[in-house]
Amino acid sequence: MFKLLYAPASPYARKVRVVLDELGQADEVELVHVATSPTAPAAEVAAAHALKKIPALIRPDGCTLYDSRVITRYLDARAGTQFYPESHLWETLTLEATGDGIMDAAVLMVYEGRCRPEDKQDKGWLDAQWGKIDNALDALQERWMSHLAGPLDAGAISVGCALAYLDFRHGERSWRMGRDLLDDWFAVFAERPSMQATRPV
Ligand SMILES: N[C@@H](CCC(=O)N[C@@H](CS)C(=O)NCC(=O)O)C(=O)O
Repeated sequence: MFKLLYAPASPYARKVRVVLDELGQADEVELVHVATSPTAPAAEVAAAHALKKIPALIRPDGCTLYDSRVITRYLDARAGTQFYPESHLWETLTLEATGDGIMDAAVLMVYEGRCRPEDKQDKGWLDAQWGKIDNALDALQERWMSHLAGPLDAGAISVGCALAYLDFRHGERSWRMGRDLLDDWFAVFAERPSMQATRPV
C-alpha cells in the first residue's frame, strides 16, 4: 500500500489526489493527514521529504517520491500514460508549470500572512506575488484555452487546482474579473467528481 502525506488545504496534494481519483488508483493509497508548515514541519514530513514539504508519496517498493509533479507523472506512468501524452508533452509540462507556479505564489502569500508577524509583512512583496498570478491568468486566457478545451491532462489538472486554491485563499482578489473564458472552463472542471471529492474543508 502507498502512503500519501497530505493536507486537505494543500493545492499540490489536491492535484495528486485528483489524479489518483481520475486514474482509479485512490484505493491503493492510504491518505495520511499531516499538520505541517515551513516554521513547524511535522516529523513524518521531514523524514519523508528532503525539503520538509507535502505531498510525499511513500512507496512500499521504492524511494519516496516528491514533488507533486513527480508523483503525478509516476501515477500516470503506472496507468499507461494518459495525462502526460507524448504528442503534447512539452505543452502539457509548460501548462503544468504555469498552474504549479500560480500555486507557488499563492501559497507564499498565505505564508507571508501566517508565518511573519503583522508588522513585518511586506505589502509590496505580496502585490508582486499577486502580479505573477495575474500575469499567468492572462496568459492562460489568451494562449491556453484551446489546450484546456482538449482532453484532460496534467496541465489542466494543475491549472484547475490552482484556480480552486485562489478561490479558497484569495477570493477577495477576484481572479475571474475580465477572464470569462477561463471562468467558464473552470466552472465545468470544478464539477468533476474528483474535484468534488477533494474539496478542502
Ligand atoms: N513544488 C512542491 C511544493 C510543495 C509545497 O510547497 N507544499 C507546501 C504545502 S501546500 C508545504 O509543504 N510547505 C511547507 C514548506 O514550505 O516548508 C510540490 O509541487 O510538491
